[in-house]
Parts: sequence; C-alpha cells; structure tokens
Amino acid sequence: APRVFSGIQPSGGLTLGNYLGAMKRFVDMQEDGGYQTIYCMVDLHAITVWQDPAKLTRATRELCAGFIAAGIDPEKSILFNQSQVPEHTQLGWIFNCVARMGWMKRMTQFKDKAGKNAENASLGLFGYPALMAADILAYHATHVPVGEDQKQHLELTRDIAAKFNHDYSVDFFPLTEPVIEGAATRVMSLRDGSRKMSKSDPSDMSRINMTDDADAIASKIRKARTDPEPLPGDAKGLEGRAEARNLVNIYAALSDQSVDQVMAEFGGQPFSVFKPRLADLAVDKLSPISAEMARLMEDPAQIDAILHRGSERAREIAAPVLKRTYEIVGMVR
Ligand code: AQP
Repeated sequence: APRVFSGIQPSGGLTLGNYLGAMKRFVDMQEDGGYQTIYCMVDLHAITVWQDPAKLTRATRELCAGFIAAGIDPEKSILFNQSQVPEHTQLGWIFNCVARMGWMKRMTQFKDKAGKNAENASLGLFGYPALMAADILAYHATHVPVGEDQKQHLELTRDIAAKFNHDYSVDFFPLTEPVIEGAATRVMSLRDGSRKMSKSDPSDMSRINMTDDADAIASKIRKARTDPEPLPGDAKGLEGRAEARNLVNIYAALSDQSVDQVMAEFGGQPFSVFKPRLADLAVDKLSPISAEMARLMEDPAQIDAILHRGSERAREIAAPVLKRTYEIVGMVR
C-alpha cells in the first residue's frame, strides 16, 4: 500500500489549525484503508526554537493523547515520536549534504520564524527542511497530508530526493506528493485574517486550543475579528474578506460540508447569527476530543508505552532504508 507520513511539533498545545489542517485528515487517510499511515510527534523539530524540557515532555504526551482522541488508532497507524527513531537524524545528515544553502535561504517559514534577527536563529531552524525530508523519505512515503504552510517544504523534499537520485545515479527515493485538501488547509488567526492560526502566537485569543473549554471556545469565536457587513450571498462574495472567509472555512471543515453548502445556509446572515452557530458546532466537535485527551493524560506511562511501541514499528521500516542509503553513498558497514 502507498505510505502516508506526516508529523506535528510538540511545541505547545494543539490548535484548531493543526486539527483541521492536519490531524482530522490523518484520521481520514487512516480510515480510507488504502494507505499505510505513519504519524510522528516531531520533537526534534520542536527544539529548533527553545523549549522548556518539562513542557516539551508534557506537550509530546498531550499531542499523542490528541492524536488518539481525534481518532488515530495506534494499531492501525504507526504513532511515535521522532527522537526515538535515530534513523531520522542519520538520514537527515545525509540530506544536509545533499540540500543547498540557497534552497534553504528561500524557505519563507525560516524567514518568518527567524524574523529580523536571522543571525541569532539556531542552525537547526535553518536546516529543518532537510530533517523533514528525512522524516518522510526514511519511510519512502509517497503521500504527505499537511496544511498549506508546508507546501514549500514538501517541494524541497522532492528536490532533495531528486538530487540524491541524480547524484548517485539511482532511483531510490520516491518523489512525494503533498496532500493539501479540504476547506481548512489554512486556518487563520481569529485576531488577524492575514496570519495563520499558530500555537506560538503570543495572543491566546488568536487561536482555539484543543484543550479550551466550551466557554473559552464560545468567547473566542464571539470576539473573533470580522468586518461589520453580514455574510455575503455566496462563496464568491467572500473574496477580499479574509476574516469572514476564515470563519466560514472553519464551519465547513468542522461540519464536513463544502463552503458552498455553508453559504447556502448562512448567506446574507449577520455574524450575530452565524457566530453562535459556529461556536455551538465547534464545542460539539471539540469537547469530546478534549475530554478524551484529559482522560488519556491521566496515564502518562500508557502514552509512553504507545510511543515506544510505535517507534519500534517505525524503525523496522526506516532501518533498512537507511542501510541501503549508506551503501549507495559508499559508507563501509
Ligand atoms: N493554521 C493552520 N491551518 C491549517 N493547517 C495548519 N497547520 C498548522 N497550522 C495550521 C498544519 O499542522 C501541521 C503541524 O504543524 P507543525 O506542528 O509542524 O507546526 P507549524 O506548521 O509551524 O504549526 P504552528 O501551530 O504554527 O506551530 P508553531 O507555532 O510552533 O510554529 C502541519 O501539517 C501544518 O501545515
């Protein structure tokens, strides 16, 4: 079966953006049955920016609980954390030597995250996309479900695979396809329709966290920034209205409808009608997940055992790929 790989960083609590852009679709691909699905808590990526050790541990467990609560079955999918599978960093080193500085310099996420003070960013943050390529290619994964923001990194993954194959005259690494689908591939901040919703945004009002209670969810949606006009009559009218579009996209993704279907129901309605409906829907969909996360977090040893077992299963796939890579490169074994 074709392999699916994707990861999420334990760099804070899960957001609605991570859930709709990534996790919910991971579940769909698991349930599709046509793929072998491999999902990773990318803790090594998280430390490209400073992480408090105790918080990192907790965030990794909470992320694992989030995966399971959202519907990932650790029997059907391989669920593990990156640092327990050393093949990622081993292959990552090879890819550091394949990727070019100029390619990395073009990555917009590096520019965003490093900000004005790029000289002070970690070397890991700069090289991150090469490790991401290794995460994917260690499994010869062909399909990678991600949000829109990861598109450029996936193109780089293809460039790395192609250059490796070319440089060593092999046809070894597959060219991966990003799977960027659905109404919510780019969930935006609730405070600013031009920025993506992010775990690390300093304003908690900008995002819905998967652990928010019903009151917090309702209040954040009620206070979400919008223009004063009612919703337009149809989807086309959402153009140029980033905040309105974002709320409609969120409604569509949470209710498994198309944007057109949502507009057929709410077109022309004021936000005073739409927002409470969106809040009810969000609470309905998210509360069971956060309750299950809280339940799973009561037994961290159980979570650690799941991650450990997943790591063993992941290594069974990644180790032979790394061995063959070393042979191709000419390393004496
Ligand atoms: N706002 C979003 N809309 C849709 N998809 C999103 N993703 C993230 N934010 C949105 C998708 O979630 C997956 C995991 O992302 P990540 O943890 O690797 O880090 P990120 O993309 O950098 O997400 P954050 O929340 O913004 O984290 P921080 O603040 O730590 O950088 C990816 O598939 C991503 O596309």
